[in-house]
Amino acid sequence: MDDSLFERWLYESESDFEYPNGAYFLDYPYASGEKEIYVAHVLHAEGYMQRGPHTIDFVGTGKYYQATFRLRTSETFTSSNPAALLLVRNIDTGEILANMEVPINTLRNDYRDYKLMFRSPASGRLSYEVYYLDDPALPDLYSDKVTVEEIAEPDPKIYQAETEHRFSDNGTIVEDSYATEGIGHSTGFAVQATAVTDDGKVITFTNSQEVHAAGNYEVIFLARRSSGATDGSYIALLEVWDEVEGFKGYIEVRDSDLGDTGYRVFSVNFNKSSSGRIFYKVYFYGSPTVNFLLDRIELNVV
Ligand SMILES: [Ca+2]
Ligand SMILES: [Ca+2]
Repeated sequence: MDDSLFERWLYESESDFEYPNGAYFLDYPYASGEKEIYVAHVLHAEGYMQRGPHTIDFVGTGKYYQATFRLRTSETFTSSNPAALLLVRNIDTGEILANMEVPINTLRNDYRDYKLMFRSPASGRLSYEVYYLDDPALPDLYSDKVTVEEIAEPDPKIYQAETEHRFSDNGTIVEDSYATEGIGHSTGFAVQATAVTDDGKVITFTNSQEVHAAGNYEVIFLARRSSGATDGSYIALLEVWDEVEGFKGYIEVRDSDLGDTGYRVFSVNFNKSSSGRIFYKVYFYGSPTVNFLLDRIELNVV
């Protein structure tokens, strides 16, 4: 459905999708169309809360788009576990064009916007999907709408650590005044590896399904530490992997390389000889004194 004069579409959660896990419909005065859909831990199982609308609204354009999912919960919950997965999928090829996680502690009782960037496929029908994970730490989840709009090609492409996959849900998602992307909050979010608690853990291992062309790339990790004593020992290992070519490069970071206020840049350059997915892995060696925080990862074509 065309929502405006220029390249913007609106899909209402309550009317433009299918509801495989039996989401309920609610009237809500603050919702677009004054309606939303709802799932609850006590009533619904893990599964697709909404899927569809299987349209070809902007297929074959080669342009970049941003899909914004508008979600809320009933009050503030503290878990860093994912509440849901958001996907943009080409249902005719099965390809996932973009995906992200919605951390429970980023949701509030008023709506927050979760944004996914994707590139138009050559053909196929598109689906904007909310996969509900039924975590007991999140009693309920509400979805209002999905809007899709054309954007300029992102340069660099930015991947916020807090909405990327965390291996075994290690680490925690924290609000951090130095971090970027607040998801509608007053401060940004970051993934934090906590001293001692998270020693020896992989805190991030992304699973982005976005396909990148062959070429030369630079990956930038933006990281900082909490305040505390440092001694120059290694604190983190930042790695880049390719789905076809395997391990592509890494950088080891010492605690003294990190600032305790702003984020610093750590880059890995690599060549990709075939098109495919790129994955980022962050391992926390550990520290007796300081936490390690990852704000975001950026991908540049060089
Ligand atoms: Ca709505
Ligand atoms: Ca961030």
